[in-house]
Amino acid sequence: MKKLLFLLMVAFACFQVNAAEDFSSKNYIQQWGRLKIQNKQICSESGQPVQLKGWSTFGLQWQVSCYTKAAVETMKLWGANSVRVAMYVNEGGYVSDKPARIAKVKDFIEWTKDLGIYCVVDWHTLTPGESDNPNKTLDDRMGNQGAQYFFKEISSYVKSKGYKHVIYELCNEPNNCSWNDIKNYASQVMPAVQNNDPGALMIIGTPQWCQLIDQAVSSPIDQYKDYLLYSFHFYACSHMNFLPKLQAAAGSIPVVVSEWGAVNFDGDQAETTIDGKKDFQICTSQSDQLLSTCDGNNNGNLKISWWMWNWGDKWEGSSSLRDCGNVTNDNLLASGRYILTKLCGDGTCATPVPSTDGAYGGTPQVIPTPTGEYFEIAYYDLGGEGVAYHDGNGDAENPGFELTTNCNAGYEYGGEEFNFRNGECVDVSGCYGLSGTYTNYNLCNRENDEWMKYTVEVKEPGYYSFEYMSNPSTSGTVSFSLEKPIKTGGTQPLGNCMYTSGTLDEIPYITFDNYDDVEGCAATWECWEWDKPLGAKSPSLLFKEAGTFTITMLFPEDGGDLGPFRFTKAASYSGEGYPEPDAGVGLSDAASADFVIYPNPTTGEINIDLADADEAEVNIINMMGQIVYSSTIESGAKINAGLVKGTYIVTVKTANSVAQQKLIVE
Ligand code: IDC
Repeated sequence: MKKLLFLLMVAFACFQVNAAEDFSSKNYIQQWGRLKIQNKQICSESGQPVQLKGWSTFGLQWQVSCYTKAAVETMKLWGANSVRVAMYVNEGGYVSDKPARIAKVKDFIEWTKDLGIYCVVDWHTLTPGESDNPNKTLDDRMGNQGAQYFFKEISSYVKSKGYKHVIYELCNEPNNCSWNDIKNYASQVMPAVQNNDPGALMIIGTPQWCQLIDQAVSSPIDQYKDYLLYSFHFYACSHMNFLPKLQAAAGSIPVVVSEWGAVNFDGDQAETTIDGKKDFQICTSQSDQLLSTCDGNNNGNLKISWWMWNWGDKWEGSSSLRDCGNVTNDNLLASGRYILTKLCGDGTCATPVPSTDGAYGGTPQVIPTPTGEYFEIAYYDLGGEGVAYHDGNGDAENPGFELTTNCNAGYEYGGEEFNFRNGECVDVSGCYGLSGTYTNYNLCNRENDEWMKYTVEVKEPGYYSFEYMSNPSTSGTVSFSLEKPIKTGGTQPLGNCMYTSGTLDEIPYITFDNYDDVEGCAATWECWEWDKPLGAKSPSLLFKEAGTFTITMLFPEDGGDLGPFRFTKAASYSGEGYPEPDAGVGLSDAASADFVIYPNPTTGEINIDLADADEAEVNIINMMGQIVYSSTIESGAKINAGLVKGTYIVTVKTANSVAQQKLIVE
């Protein structure tokens, strides 16, 4: 017995040695408090040296699905005690949508606070981009909404919340400008931080993309010197000859490596195949030397904080992840695997939290669709395959749309790189918006039983109708179903789909019409058009309450391109039960003014008389949304479509109208 106990104890001890370090319960902010600079290095409030480390995000504007609270939690579980939030100023970043970028930075501040890790807010100036010299981003050059404005906004937010975990990186990589220019910039921006968040640490970039940190050593900045860190950047395959500058600077001025990558300076490296999977080469021994420098092998024998480029899934050597929608210990690229060995040890890293599902970009799309806006079909929820969508993954007969081996969403469109929700297997492509940029998306190449889920914010209860953009150059039919909208957090559906019949939930599919074949009309918005669903009750959705709902669109069969949607409130809803919508807007069982069917119910044959037109296209659609009969008729016609028993929708399309009626075959 004693022997057994002993063996058990040995086994237990071994198990403990090999067990993944549990970072989940750590709260670094509580442990270290307000960070400060002491003896040229970052220290805790009580004066203990602290080495911050973790990932830098990629551009917040590009990889929206990578930046969720679950992602930050995973970084922490994998050993990061901080995250750097790279808010690009140009290239579609801050300048293109200031409120959205500021909101995202604040999200990060909240997520990191909740998780107990530090947050570096990076004003990501850069060339390419228009900000080689950061002075170009000062308020007087940017309509009073430049760097000072941004840092005031963030620091006053931090102050209002009483937070102490935010570090301000005043500019990313100055270049094409002198150290004096950078000093001028710093002197104007530092007060914007310190006036609200006194004592907060700040990071200033150094010349030539943060390679020439020696220039800061020769002439450091005096103002706020107790709170100012100097940054050095390092790309392992390109910058070995600059590393001595970092080693020399450490101990002389307070330094951080606010960005480094295991690849070339362009963020990339040659592709290679590792364990049968496409991957990238990285420069391991050079990266090792950087990290050893940061661990104390430097002039001051100091710990240097670092953030690695990057937490993202663009198909590029510096990306750590293969798929932000599916972050697991096995689904990493070489950069990610490398950094895990440094942060949490080889093979012992905790299993990450599954991505939480939720609205794309953290903000649900709004119903009703605001005037002039679109409900983007490509903004399906976060969470990846099986959670937010199901995609059959490619179509061998349609290689243009085939997903690449790393499962990039989107394909080369118009010869330009289409870089959107990479890593997610949904066949989304970009469409030139009317403005001539990729502002909208469409869904193509659907296969049977694919679906996508959307978290939506319903502003007002009521009956809603919807329209969709279709590409007239694609002919064919698209069918899909809107599942019952379920209110988030609720168990009972608080909304209903009225579908094609008057009976609740009776017919699950709505058929779309993409017939109008316009020859030679490419996928540009100029020739796309708003269409209404065929055979659907209109309005077709009822939301009994305002609030957050999820809607799932199911695609039961292949179909042509579908663009964005538009939800419009058709009638108000008050009270209980399931009343018919306002007279006139719904599909009635009786004949409408546009055409007459008789007999109805029928045992087979029907007659159709057109009211005001000489010619019309007739379609008969079954409960599955499939078109079972289609023809062109003149004024009146006898039709024997050989229909089996059941309920159908007959649609009659004339030059100016589309009308529909229910047909029962007995
Ligand atoms: C790069 C990205 C690349 C993107 C480019 C946009 O890796 O996909 O197209 O930005 O300008 C930096 C920058 C950082 C760069 C990175 C790699 O701070 O924004 O990201 N890099 O080039 N400095 C040195 C390298």
